[in-house]
Amino acid sequence: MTETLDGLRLSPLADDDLELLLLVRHFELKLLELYGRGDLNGTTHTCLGQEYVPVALRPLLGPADHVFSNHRGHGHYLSRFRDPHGLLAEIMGREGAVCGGVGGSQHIHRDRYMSTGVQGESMPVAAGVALHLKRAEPGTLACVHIGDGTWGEGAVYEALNLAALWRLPLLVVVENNGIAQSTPTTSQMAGTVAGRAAAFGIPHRLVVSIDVNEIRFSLEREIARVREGQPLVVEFVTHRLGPHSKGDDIRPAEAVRAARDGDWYTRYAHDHPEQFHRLDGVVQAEVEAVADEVAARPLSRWEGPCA
Ligand SMILES: Cc1ncc(C[n+]2csc(CCOP(=O)(O)OP(=O)(O)O)c2C)c(N)n1
Ligand SMILES: [Mg+2]
Repeated sequence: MTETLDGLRLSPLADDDLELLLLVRHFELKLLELYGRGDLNGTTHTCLGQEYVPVALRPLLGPADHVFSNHRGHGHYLSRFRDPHGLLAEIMGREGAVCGGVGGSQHIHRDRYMSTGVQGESMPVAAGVALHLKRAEPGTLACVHIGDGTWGEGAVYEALNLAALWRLPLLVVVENNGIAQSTPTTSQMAGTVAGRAAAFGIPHRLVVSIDVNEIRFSLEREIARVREGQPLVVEFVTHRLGPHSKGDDIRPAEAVRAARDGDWYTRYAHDHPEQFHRLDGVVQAEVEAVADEVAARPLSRWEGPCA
């Protein structure tokens, strides 16, 4: 378990990592703006506040690993592919969209990456893929991102059962932001994620840190064991800064303020002002340019299955 860094300075990041964090942050902020103007196709859920989770995991996963994402998946996609053009085109239904514009924000398939808006659906699929990987490509793993609310889905337990029984290389990343849409976790979950993992004999690691370097260091060895057939549940205690989707935040103001207080963005700006200010405006301008360029493209056309 990693400890909270409250009161401690965040460790310095490589420019590349900070740029990725900032890319996801500004991409998500831009989406909310575009949505407000009626420029997006369909709905969207931003990962504001949770960006550091996929950025921390990025070097611990390789191109041969499968990643299964959920409805809050832009950070997962951008961390894997660094492709804001393709993702925004997908969400705006423009040429160059990753899935021809038919998947939108939540349903993306590219190489070994797949997201779904159906809660829990990805767990049995990821377990099946992990079984295939164990047989055909030993050393690789399937990583699946789910939220705390998704532990209300029965499919999660069917997948955990098989993962434990068959010793599948399955990494379950839980982004526990304490809420599911408008329902606090405390109102819908009996017991804990740790207790549920323990029921299947699956190791559980709690990550309360928001320090990317520290998280990587703390998980490196255990993720290596997943590759040998030891399933693992990693639970991040995190915060959703924005609404569930758009304009649907009914949390009390103090809950939102508490989430903002722990935001990596503000803390990193405070701890490393020179590097932060050198990169923040540049990345924000890049995202603006992406949005202008993509918005000017013709509408996308569906021409068969995506990659
Ligand atoms: C099977 C299913 N039921 C309900 C929904 C509607 N829905 C979308 S997200 C969500 C809450 C998800 O909460 P959580 O798993 O904690 O993820 P978070 O949104 O907090 O990231 C709900 C109920 C859905 N997408 N799929
Ligand atoms: Mg949640």
